[in-house]
Order: sequence, then structure tokens, then C-alpha cells
Amino acid sequence: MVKWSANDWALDLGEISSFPPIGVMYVAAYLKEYSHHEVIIIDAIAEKINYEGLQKIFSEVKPNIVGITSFTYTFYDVLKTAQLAKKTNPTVHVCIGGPHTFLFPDETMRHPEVDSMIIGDGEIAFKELIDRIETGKKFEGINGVVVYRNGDKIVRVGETKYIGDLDSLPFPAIDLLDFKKYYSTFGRSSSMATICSSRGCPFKCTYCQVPDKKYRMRSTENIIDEMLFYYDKGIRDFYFFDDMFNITSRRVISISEKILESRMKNNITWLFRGRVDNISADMLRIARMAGCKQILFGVEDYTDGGLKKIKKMITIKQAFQSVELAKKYGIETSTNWILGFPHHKSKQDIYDLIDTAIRINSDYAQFSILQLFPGCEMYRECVKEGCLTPDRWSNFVKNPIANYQVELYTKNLSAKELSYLYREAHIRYYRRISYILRRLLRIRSFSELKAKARAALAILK
Ligand code: B12
Ligand code: SF4
Repeated sequence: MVKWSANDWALDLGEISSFPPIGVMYVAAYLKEYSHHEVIIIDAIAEKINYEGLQKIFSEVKPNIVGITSFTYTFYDVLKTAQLAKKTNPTVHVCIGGPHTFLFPDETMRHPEVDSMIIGDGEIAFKELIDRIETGKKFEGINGVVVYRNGDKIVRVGETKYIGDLDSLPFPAIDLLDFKKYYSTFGRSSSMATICSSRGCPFKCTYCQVPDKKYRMRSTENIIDEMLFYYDKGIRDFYFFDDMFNITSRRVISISEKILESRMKNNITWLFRGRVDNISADMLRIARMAGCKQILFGVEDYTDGGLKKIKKMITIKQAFQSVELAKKYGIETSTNWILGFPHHKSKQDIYDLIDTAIRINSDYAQFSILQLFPGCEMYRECVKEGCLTPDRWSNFVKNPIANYQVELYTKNLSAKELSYLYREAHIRYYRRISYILRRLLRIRSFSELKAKARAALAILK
């Protein structure tokens, strides 16, 4: 991981949760279902496999093709993994996919260890790429965008074709992973599954670089079938990790109704990441009955003026009301906040944000320092203003280094001040005695206690 904060204190997300790599699981499931290729998944983070271990696996398995999922902030390790694959077997084909590919295809392809990239939905495109590698055919005409090297030239073929009918995809390949390795502070039982019930997001928040603006939903029946598929494997906690789950409250009601009609009734808990608009009493009532235990709200800023500037299309009143209403129906809430927007002019602004986060009285709060990726409106504005260096991220991709320090927006507050306030936000929020007592009283199981104690140590260290 790159370094998001400029001091030694940074929240170690690994202490709080470890989620299954859902993108890779989708791609693997498609290969298993629609091809004769043999496929394995290595989640080196969850399995705690170091580079030596990885090299051993490469030597033993002798893969013909290695596909690596990539985030820009993990690119140092993505490239190291590609290098290791090539070192073990110089003829292996290394293909990179994932959210990073949208941002820096050219810079990524400068690395000779990377043979190709797939930009966007990977299921169909990766299968076709492998088929063509096997039969020695050209990549032109593949269903999706492929970037590859032809001699000295980097060639890009195909156009973005999002998979419209998400119901047609096989469910993520859970059987290729050890589900015991995944955990989270939020859940009550020790194993959980993450679900993407839709892809993309139609909103245009200025700080967010969601690559896919085309919103596509799965049918309620297909979502319930996926939950049952996990349920039959003993999983009882479900996390909806869509960019945009509650696009309407009707959608949530419909999913809840179907859960209540199924054999999962009264036996599962679930949570979703949602917006504070599109929340209604009817929705919360039935969602609670169907096992919804928590909603993670993206609030981000603490005034209507600020929310307007970031085009969040919500008001702070809606945030207070939705948290309050969820509480009324027995659903826990977590709120997300961003420190250091360009309109946060002073330390006092951040303290006011922290106070608002405390006043809103959600069960949890997560604070981050503003991090901008190319591709979002705010990044472009900041570069235009001269407040961010245009090539910082692309230079990192060209020459990734360990513990790379992310450039922060420091026109108003220095990196040290922001990092201090980031820690201060967590401490002020989580060290309140009233808060600690409330949380202790709500713990229901030993695995929940273990997960929460682990998270508390990470936050309060
Ligand atoms: C859910 C989510 C989370 C969850 C869970 C993450 C997880 N490990 O599952 C939480 C909330 C914990 C989280 C945290 C963070 N996240 Co996040 N997250 C997302 C989100 C909303 C959805 C990811 C997802 O599950 N998508 C669904 C699957 C099906 O799609 P997919 O992964 O893209 O996979 C498809 C294709 O990309 C492709 N593909 C993927 N891998 C591969 C591999 C090969 C070989 C091939 C061919 C194809 C391929 O095929 C897949 C199927 O079509 C994305 C936004 C987005 N829409 O991408 C951000 C996103 C990935 N997160 C992001 C960031 C920055 C973070 C944080 C660093 C934020 C922070 N500062 O704390 C942390 C880091 C956490 C960590 N330690 O990894 C950024 C990454 C930006 C970048 N360019 O690197 C994104 C894009 C959001 C954004 N716009 O800023 N995140
Ligand atoms: S922050 Fe959320 S609502 Fe806004 S564009 Fe990104 S995913 Fe959509």
C-alpha cells in the first residue's frame, strides 16, 4: 500500500477487515463455467503469502497465464508480482485487470513484465484473451478493451462494452478460496460474503473516480440466488459493496421482501454502503425485519455549502435524519467523512467536521484524508489551480516504490496538520467513554468481540 498519511499513524485496514477479492472471483468463475482452462486464485494478502511463497507457488503450478488485479495504490506489489511470475517462467503471459487499468494504461504497459491489460469488465474479455493466446490468434475483435505490446508498439484494441445483463454471469468462485480467511469488524459471525448487486454509479461527486458511470442492476431473484448459494455453504453475514446499492428505496424493499420469503429468513444479517437520500421508514422497517444490521453512509462533508461544492446531492439534514431513522428501526449506522477538501480552509473547519460526526451519533465513523485520483473532477480542478502536481500518480506507476507518499492537497493545511487531524478525528470519536460503553453493551458473540477488540487496538494504538 502507498502511504496516505504523512505521519506514522495510519489506520491499518488489515486489522479491521479482510474482504474476498470479488473482481477476481467473478473472472475465475466465468473461466470455470465457460472454458476448459484450469484456474486457481491466490489471494496473497489473505493467505499471508510473501514473495518467496509466491515464487514457490509459481514454480509448482507453472501457470501459462497470470492475471493480476490492480489498484493504483497497490501498483508496487502488482508489478513485483508480475516480475516474479516472469522470473520464474519467462514465457508466462502476464495480464493486468482491475480499477487501476482505467487510469494509466500507457504507463503500466511501459513495464516489459506486463504483456497485456484488460480495461473494464473482465469476465468475457479475459476468457477470449486466453483462448486466443492458446490458439495463437490476434487480439483484435475481443469483446472488451485490451491493451498489449506488439514489438515496440503499445496497441489498444476494442471498445468499452459493459456487461449489460449481470444476471447472466456465474456467481463469484467462492470454492477457489478459503473463506475462513476473511473477516470484518462489522459482522457478527466469523465468515461473510461480499456481494455486488449492481455495477457503476450514475452520480458525479467531484472527488470520486468511479470508473464506470453506466449503472447496471441485477434482478432481485438473481441476488437472492447468490445469497442462497453462499447460505448453503454456511455463510450468514452478507455485505453489499455496490458503488450504489440504494438507488431507490423500492429496490431495497424488494430485496428485503424476497429475503423474508426465502429460507434465509431470521437466519442472516446484512449491511450495505448507501446514500443518505433514498432512505425511508418503510424501507428501514422491512430491511431490519429481513436482517439488515448496518448501513454505511457516505456523508463526507459537514455543511450544505460543502456538500454542494462536491456535488454530493445530499444535505446535512438528510444525513442527520437518516441516521436517526435507522436507529429508530434498530439498524446500526456508520458514517464516512473526508478531511481536507479544498474548501476546508483551517484546522477549525476540520474540528467542526469532527464535531458534526460526533453529533450525528452514528455507531461508527470512518475518517480519511482527501485522496484524489486522476479521472475525477476535483483532481482536474486542483491540477489547474496548481495545487496538485499533474504527474505524481503517473510517475509512481512508471517507477513504483515501496511506501510511496501520496501527494495531499495542502494549500490550506499542511500534510502534517492533516495527518494529525486524521488521527485526532479517530481519537475524539472512539475514545469517548459513553461511546465505548455503548459498544460493549451491544456485543453479541465471541467472534464479534474478537473482531471489535482487534479494530479498537488498531484505532486507538
Ligand atoms: C467495495 C470497495 C471497497 C471496499 C472493499 C474492498 C475489497 N477488497 O473488496 C472497502 C470499503 C473496504 C474499500 C476500501 C478501499 N478502497 Co475501495 N472500492 C470499492 C468499490 C466501490 C467496489 C469494488 C468492487 O468490489 N467492485 C466489483 C467488482 C466486480 O469489480 P472489479 O473489482 O472492478 O472487477 C472487475 C474488473 O475490474 C475486472 N478485473 C478485476 N481484477 C481483474 C484481474 C484480471 C486479470 C482481469 C483480466 C480483470 C480483472 O473484472 C472484474 C469483473 O468484471 C470500488 C469502486 C469501483 N467501482 O471499482 C472502490 C475502489 C476500488 N476503492 C478504491 C480505494 C482508493 C480504496 C481505499 C484505498 C480507500 C481508502 N483510502 O481507505 C481502501 C483500500 C482498502 C484495501 N486495503 O484494499 C479506489 C481505487 C482507485 C485506484 N485507481 O486505485 C476505487 C476504484 C474507488 C475510487 N473511485 O476511488 N473499497
Ligand atoms: S461517491 Fe458514491 S454516489 Fe458519489 S459518484 Fe462515487 S460512488 Fe457515486
